[in-house]
Amino acid sequence: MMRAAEAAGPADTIAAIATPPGEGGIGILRISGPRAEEILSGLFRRAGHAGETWESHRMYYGLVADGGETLDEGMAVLMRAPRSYTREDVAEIQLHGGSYVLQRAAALCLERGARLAEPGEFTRRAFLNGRIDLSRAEAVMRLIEARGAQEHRAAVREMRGGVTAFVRRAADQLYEIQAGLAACVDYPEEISEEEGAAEMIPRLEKLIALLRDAVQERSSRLLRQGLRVALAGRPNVGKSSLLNALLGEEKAIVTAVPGTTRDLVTGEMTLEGVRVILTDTAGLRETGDEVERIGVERTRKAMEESDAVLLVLDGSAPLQEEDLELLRSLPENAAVAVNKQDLPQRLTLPETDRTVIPCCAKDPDSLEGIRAWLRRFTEISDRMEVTQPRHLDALRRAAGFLESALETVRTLPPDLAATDLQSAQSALGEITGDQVDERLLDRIFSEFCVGK
Ligand SMILES: Nc1nc2c(ncn2[C@@H]2O[C@H](COP(=O)(O)OP(=O)(O)OP(=O)(O)O)[C@@H](O)[C@H]2O)c(=O)[nH]1
Ligand SMILES: [Mg+2]
Repeated sequence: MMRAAEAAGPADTIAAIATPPGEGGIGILRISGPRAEEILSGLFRRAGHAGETWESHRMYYGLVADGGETLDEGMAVLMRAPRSYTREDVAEIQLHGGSYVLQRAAALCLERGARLAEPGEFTRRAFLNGRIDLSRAEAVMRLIEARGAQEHRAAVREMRGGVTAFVRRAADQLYEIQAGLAACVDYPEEISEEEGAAEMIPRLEKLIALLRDAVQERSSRLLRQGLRVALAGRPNVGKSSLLNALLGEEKAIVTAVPGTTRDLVTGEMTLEGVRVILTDTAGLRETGDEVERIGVERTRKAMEESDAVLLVLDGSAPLQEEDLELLRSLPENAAVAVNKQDLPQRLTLPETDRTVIPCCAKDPDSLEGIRAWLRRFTEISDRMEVTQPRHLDALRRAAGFLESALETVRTLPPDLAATDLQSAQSALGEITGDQVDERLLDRIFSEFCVGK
């Protein structure tokens, strides 16, 4: 274990293309480290400012040249330490965004003594140099990866220090508990064990509740993976038609032949900023056809793994034994869509406590009922501050240690809880990076893209 500031040693100079590969309007080359200025000066010739010292944070126009050959024209900026992303000298050169030019320019940096940056190495340096803590560094990556408004909001909240603030508050409360314990161990004649325990118990309970509250799994999973919804029902009731209508594209094959869909078909849409992943399934029925049988098995599995299940019935046909069976076995999180409302209705639905939604796959306006039902699942409480698996894991471990400490304090001399309290503190420290080891850093930053 080490503290962030201790880990920062003398650094070499790293360089990478910071923009994604392929053609683009501009491409950015980024250099960070003690030799950034020297390397920049060597390959970028400023128009009208040759020989002058670089003014920090100023954009210059000029040419990138390899010896006598001009590679491209562009803009360059030098950001002197510590006012930069990494807190080192950072140079950024904007060129035309073609991979050949960028790669040649990157190669020039390497010739001049830079090393190719590892994935996430710029952000890692920002962390090691104490500019951002670990949860904020991770949030940068979440922001880059965000695919919907909710994910984006969560990432921004983390980047602005939401998780850090939360964890620091929890850590402070824990320090107070630890200090209380130390006082009762050091001054037994002033604070008895009973008094010490009586003071610790409510504080521990409060802190455990705070942590448990922050690790509600559903919300965090929703943000990371989206809402998974399975469309289930007998063959030919219009599941695939509904999928297509909801997505607004012809994703699944629709025919009048029962048993058309034989495997899972998945499509994505966004609702209230949350990704919704719809899975169309093979119609559920007893079947001798091997392919269809496997499809039906997959359907059952998809239903089990979904956050919500929409059972589709055909309103134009009388209820059948299979419908009834499905209705009876519906999970808690299911609703019933009565489809084909445009046809004469012949369905009599038995009493059910599930939401019943009349709809017609051929009329997009009739799908609002389904969307309204889905929205109930996409609501995410604003209290929730922690979404990343690594953070959730650390918080759960911290809560676990605290629960064990609470158990000890209730039944045994309170000083026996000290180790658990310390372990809880360490688990909290892993989130902000106050206490991390090199391997954890390697794992976290290897998920980053190069140049970030
Ligand atoms: N009139 C009417 N026909 C519909 C409606 N929805 C679907 N259909 C028709 O019903 C038939 C079956 O539709 P699909 O969407 O393939 O049904 P499915 O439930 O996916 O069927 P399988 O894949 O066989 O399980 C097709 O001929 C559709 O055009 C609707 O709302 N109104
Ligand atoms: Mg189908």
